[in-house]
Amino acid sequence: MARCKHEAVRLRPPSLRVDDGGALLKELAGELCRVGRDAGLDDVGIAPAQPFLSTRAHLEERKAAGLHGGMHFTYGDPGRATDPGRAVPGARSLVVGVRSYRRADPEAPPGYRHGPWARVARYSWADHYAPLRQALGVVRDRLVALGWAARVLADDNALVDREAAYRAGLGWYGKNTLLLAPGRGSWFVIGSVVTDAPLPGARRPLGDGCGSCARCLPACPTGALIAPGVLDARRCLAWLLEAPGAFPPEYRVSLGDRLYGCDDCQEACPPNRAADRHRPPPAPEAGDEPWIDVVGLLALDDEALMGRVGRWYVPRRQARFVRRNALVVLGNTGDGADARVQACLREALADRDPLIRAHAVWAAARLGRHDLLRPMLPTEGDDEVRTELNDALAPA
Ligand code: B12
Ligand code: SF4
Ligand code: SF4
Repeated sequence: MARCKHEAVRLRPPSLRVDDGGALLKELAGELCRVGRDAGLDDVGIAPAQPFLSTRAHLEERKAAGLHGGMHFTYGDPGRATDPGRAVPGARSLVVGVRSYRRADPEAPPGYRHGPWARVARYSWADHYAPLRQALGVVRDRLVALGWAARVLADDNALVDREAAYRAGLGWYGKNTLLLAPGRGSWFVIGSVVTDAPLPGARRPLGDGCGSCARCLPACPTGALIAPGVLDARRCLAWLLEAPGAFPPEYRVSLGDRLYGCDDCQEACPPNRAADRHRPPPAPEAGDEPWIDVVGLLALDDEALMGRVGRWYVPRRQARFVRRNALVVLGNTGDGADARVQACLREALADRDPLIRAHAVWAAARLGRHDLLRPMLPTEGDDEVRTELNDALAPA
């Protein structure tokens, strides 16, 4: 009886002989890439699971220079995040997949005139990590069924995803630090299956595709791209919206209407525009949420608010940080004469949480509603709120 190829591949090292195993593993690698694509990945590549030593050095250097801005994520343990062998003992390969989240711009939000509206970055209009992980899970299951160890990691502190995709030949590092794929641009999320199967990769890492372009650097509203390929998280709006503490006053105006994430350094990128021309993006899907009614959001109680934005990264899962961000957006986009906005400001100015009062003071002053602030002066006991009040009420 003829043996099927998978039975042969099930022979694990050391019994797997390199001469016959090479062909079978090559076949398996091709099969896994097809399985991943069939499960919804846009592209799949394979990289060796050797430690990412250059990335480890970048993480450590940037952390030492303070550029991580207090982020943990992969910076929490650079040794772990750059060694696939820490995720799967004996790891030999990474099957890396990318999945596009590009959608066409929606029409103006429903009830447009009843704003203010806050903008959500494209990768968070819907949960794009769930279908990514699900597709990678199909690849993992195939490997596990053949007797290999395999684990899915996507947007996880245990692996630097872009470096995995770069090593698998799926894209190049743009000057905005994003990974760009030829013909696709950068609007995709990335994940890997770490496995002990010694799979051969078919592609080499790609060379630079940016050329002389540097449009993303001046497009960043806060100058966070301090050199090509280097981001200072202390200035990056995407991080400041996720960071604990007060929103830095010097970047509040630049935040504009962004409530979660920032897309400016991708919007400015010519390969993204070319990709749209070549392959027009699909329409937004039902449930996609590019806009959020700021006043409506602030009116929710904490539980309802966190239910509304449940998939976002919010420090310690505390609604107060979403309120903080929403108040800055309110200050940038609201109309101080609008009764809904006024009611919202009054409520936030009376909040028990000084973080909320401090940002409400800023928003009220920005909307010209100093009249709401003066009555607070005699009674406000919190030092930070008092500082905000004094700044807001200081003569121009
Ligand atoms: C921490 C983090 C952030 C931080 C810091 C981002 C950063 N640039 O480091 C913050 C919160 C700011 C952030 C923002 C965003 N993020 Co983020 N984030 C991560 C996370 C968790 C770790 C990234 C990391 O380890 N960075 C460490 C540093 C060392 O990496 P790096 O900046 O890429 O450094 C490389 C380059 O500097 C390059 N390099 C070195 N020298 C030079 C020189 C030149 C000339 C060039 C071009 C390059 C270059 O080598 C370095 C690597 O060795 C990953 C998920 C994961 N587990 O990997 C997602 C991830 C990177 N984020 C992602 C996304 C989608 C975003 C946002 C677009 C979301 C948004 N719309 O707001 C923004 C984009 C901002 C930006 N310009 O990067 C995607 C990126 C997909 C892609 N196509 O690249 C990832 C991979 C999540 C995922 N699994 O899909 N993110
Ligand atoms: S995400 Fe926004 S703030 Fe961060 S580097 Fe890109 S453009 Fe700048
Ligand atoms: S804007 Fe230009 S320099 Fe920046 S990532 Fe895109 S192609 Fe590269």
